[in-house]
Amino acid sequence: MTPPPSLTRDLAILTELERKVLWLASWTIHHANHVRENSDGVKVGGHQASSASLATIMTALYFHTLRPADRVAVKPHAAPNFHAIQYLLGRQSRDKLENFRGYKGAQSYPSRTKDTDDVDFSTGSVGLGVAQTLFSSLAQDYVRAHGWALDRPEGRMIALLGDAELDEGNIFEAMLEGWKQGLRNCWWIVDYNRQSLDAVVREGLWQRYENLFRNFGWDVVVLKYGSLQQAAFGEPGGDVLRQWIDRCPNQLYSALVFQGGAAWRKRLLDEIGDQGPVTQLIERRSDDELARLMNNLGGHDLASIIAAFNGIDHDRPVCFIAYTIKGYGLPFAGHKDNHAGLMTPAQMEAFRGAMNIRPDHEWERFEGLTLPEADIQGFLDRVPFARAGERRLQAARIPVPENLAITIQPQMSTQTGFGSLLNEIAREQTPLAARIVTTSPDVTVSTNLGPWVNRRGLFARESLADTFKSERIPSTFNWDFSPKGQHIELGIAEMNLFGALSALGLSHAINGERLLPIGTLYDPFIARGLDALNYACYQDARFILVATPSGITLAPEGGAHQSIAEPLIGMAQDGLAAFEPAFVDELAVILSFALDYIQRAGGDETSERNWLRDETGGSIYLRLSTRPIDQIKRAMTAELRHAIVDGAYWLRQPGPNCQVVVAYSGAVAPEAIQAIGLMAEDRRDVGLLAITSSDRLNAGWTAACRARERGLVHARSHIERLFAGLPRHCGIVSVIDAHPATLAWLGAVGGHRVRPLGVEHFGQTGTVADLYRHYGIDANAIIAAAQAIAPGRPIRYLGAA
Ligand SMILES: Cc1ncc(C[n+]2csc(CCOP(=O)(O)OP(=O)(O)O)c2C)c(N)n1
Ligand SMILES: [Mg+2]
Repeated sequence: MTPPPSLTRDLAILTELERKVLWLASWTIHHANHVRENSDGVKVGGHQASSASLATIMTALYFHTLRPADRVAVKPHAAPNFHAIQYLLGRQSRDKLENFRGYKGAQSYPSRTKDTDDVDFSTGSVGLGVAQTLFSSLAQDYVRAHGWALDRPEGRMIALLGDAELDEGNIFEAMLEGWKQGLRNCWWIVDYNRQSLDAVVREGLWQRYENLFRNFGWDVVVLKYGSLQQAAFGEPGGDVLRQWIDRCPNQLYSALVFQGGAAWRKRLLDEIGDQGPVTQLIERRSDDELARLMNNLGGHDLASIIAAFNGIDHDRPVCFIAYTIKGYGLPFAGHKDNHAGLMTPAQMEAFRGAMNIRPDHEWERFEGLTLPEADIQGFLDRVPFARAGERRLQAARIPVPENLAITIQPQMSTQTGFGSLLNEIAREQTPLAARIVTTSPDVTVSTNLGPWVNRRGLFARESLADTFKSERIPSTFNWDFSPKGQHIELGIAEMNLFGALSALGLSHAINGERLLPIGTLYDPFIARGLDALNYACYQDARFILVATPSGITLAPEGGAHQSIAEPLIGMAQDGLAAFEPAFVDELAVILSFALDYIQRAGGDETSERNWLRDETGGSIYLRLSTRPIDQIKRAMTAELRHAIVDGAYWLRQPGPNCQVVVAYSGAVAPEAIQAIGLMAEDRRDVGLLAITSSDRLNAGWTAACRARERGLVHARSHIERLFAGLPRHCGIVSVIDAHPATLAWLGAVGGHRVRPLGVEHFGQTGTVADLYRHYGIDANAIIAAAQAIAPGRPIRYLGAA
């Protein structure tokens, strides 16, 4: 295969650039560990071997194959290559490189939010970035199927992944979903260096992967031999060499790569030397040439890689299995301990010499290159990937009405309320209704998305009618799929839910078209996809997560479905504002806020009104319940609306001599109200605090404390204002259907005694009343707790409930 002349010219430049990427990435890591002042006195680390393994592929990809619309998830430990490439393209500063892994420097792993050099997808937790490309491709198809972004070219969503990353199950969950959804435009390039962090990987895995990918409709391209090897196979004796390579175990190949030319010669001659053609093939080469030949695997051969990329003439998903050498070109190439290995200063000096880099010229873009600077700069100026400038897109905000329509029944659960709110939105032909996309892992109906789906339909690239409907069999749900549908039905994999939300929730930046994604699941199963949720938040994807049912309130569903820790997750998860309303009018206010909040992008500001970072926006988590409770008939005032959004309001205002406050959140509202009513006869002054968001209440308080410590003496948070009039002796009983720690911090705000009630143990089924009594979150338990911490005579109703 002879490349065309233009490619031959480009190949010469690409070869130079590959060396440059390898050098800059290795030097960046070395500099951070051995040159830069490091006050901690410990090595900051970096992964020279892991990065080097992808230097060739990334050179081919970024400088030749990629187009601006393409999006890439780069294997975490190849971040130094990425930063080096962007530096060569003039999109990364030397400062950031010199400060690699340092404060505000280039990030250890590519980060959409913390890096400034145009990272498409963050990576770090292995497997998640890979799946992200798949869901981004589905999101792109969704956007285009709805008639948006058609003036832009379609992008390929590309993951560069380590071979050991394929041990992560979420990749296969995603692959299965991708098959169901008709995945296109997705490439996964496996860095098949046959090494993981600890070890050398099992033999023959690639055949298994190949079968697996093919079974799911992927094209599989194996890049095993480089062009030097392919040429050698054509020489007399070449077939014997090829068979030897094919038989060679991974461990041995790695060990020989590490040992170099003389070791190759000895081993090859011992095993296949026959004084015949293959011996001559070996003996014709010097040790260096022999090592170069044996190291010339497909993933280190620019011409083969480019030919493979250019050879794809369809939009089906493709898996490239590229044989590579971990630590390619570096002294510890192939050594099984090389994962976190750093070159010693002496090794770096030798490498510097080999790369023609003069001391003090390490960062210079053209240092050590043999081709004229003008040719290289000219080439860089023409790199298609870099020509379109800003690749992070913008999309206008979709207006959200302050008052969402809903008819509130006298008794209602928040889950029913959620279904009704979406149903009302679905009725109207508004931009808001058009941009909402819902998704759920097989709990669409049981989380009450049914009415929305009935109106808006299911999404599929190809239409598929509901057979029950066409057969005229009565059914509550209309299950028609079409390209215009607005619900993406997922299989039961919560990881995939968060992957999908993350991709849909970045559509404004990736497709330039805003989507308002809402995902539903049962609250306990947040834990199943937690790392993917964290990942989505880390990427600053924007979505609304609706978790229902929750807590022990799902009573007869039993222990396996109870959620205890999730509100704590809601408080602790950065980028996610959590709410747990009790009443449907609160939910309506929160949903309206949420739909707007997920669209905000106002930088790192803090609003002094509530000390929350509301201008910045983020994602939202709504913890809802299936328990119908009596609704309060009231007018929604601006003040109440603010308070609900900020996290709490007095349902019964305490007086100046308040002895006890009951602070509740969520579905236990009736118990709190009942307890207050019963206590009021023996405690003249009691308060009832309705908490709609322990997360935001807590965040505002923490931010206000910090502001005061910085000298802003008048900074007050919402909870501090609410508690301002409470006498010091007043006790607080907090209650939530979740871990009691969720609200236990309330006592620290004003120095009040708190008895936090909640759920710490799993496992009972029963009625709501049975379980609330069992776990001690019923009215009786609230009164007993009040009695224990608040002064005053015994409360008569104690024990009566
Ligand atoms: C979820 C998760 N678990 C563990 C790690 C730690 N870790 C980082 S890289 C790695 C394995 C690297 O092997 P491979 O994917 O083959 O990459 P290579 O460096 O060989 O290219 C591990 C276990 C991680 N980053 N994420
Ligand atoms: Mg590996």
